[in-house]
Amino acid sequence: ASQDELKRQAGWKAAEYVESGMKLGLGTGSTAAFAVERIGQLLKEGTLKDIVGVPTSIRTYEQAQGLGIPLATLDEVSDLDLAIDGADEVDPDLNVVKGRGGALLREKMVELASKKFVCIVDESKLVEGLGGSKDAMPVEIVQFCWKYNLERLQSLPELAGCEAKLRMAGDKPYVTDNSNYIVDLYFQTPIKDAKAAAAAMSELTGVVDHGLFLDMVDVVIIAAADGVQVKEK
Ligand code: DER
Repeated sequence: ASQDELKRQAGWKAAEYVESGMKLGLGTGSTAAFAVERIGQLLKEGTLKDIVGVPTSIRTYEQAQGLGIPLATLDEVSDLDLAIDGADEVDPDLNVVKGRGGALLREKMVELASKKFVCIVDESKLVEGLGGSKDAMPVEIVQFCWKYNLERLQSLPELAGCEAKLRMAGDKPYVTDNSNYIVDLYFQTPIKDAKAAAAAMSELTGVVDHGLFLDMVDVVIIAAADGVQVKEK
């Protein structure tokens, strides 16, 4: 199966967790898009009723609206039953890195407001330790004095050895839905103590949030070449 097909399988499996009447967090990214699409189909065919979705990005808002999924914000509904979203890295304890899609802040707000968080990935996202994929661990920062905060992030002892880069979109800095910038952190080896790293990043004023989602995920659905596996906390 292609990677896209695996993402579809994970997304469709997650849609099985959705029941009529639920208030749902709708994730962002290519895997989450399959789940959103499937929920739209199930609503349309009448299998699901009375769903309210809270999108985690403008992109997902537009997709869900196009599918006719009734939408709200956390200002209107704050007690969500279930959130479904992809991830960039998943460790053996179901801690995850998120935010390569740029939506980490809204994702974290929505997923923390949800009773249950189902994460959907293909097997390429599995790591032994967070930071271990050698790819970005994103941090959302305010635009003001971004270089100052980039340097402060890079020199945190809890993030020892990381390389920090401002995310670009062409020749301009990438700007999030919340009008902030993103610094991507790259590690040579997995982060030793993710909890300590998360706390240290959060302590820096001007750091809005970071891509470590620790103790948040309840279920991970992993689509692999030999089938779909469900891991529960
Ligand atoms: O958290 C994120 O931003 C990630 O990009 C996540 O949603 C995974 O995206 P993907 O399904 O497109 O890999």
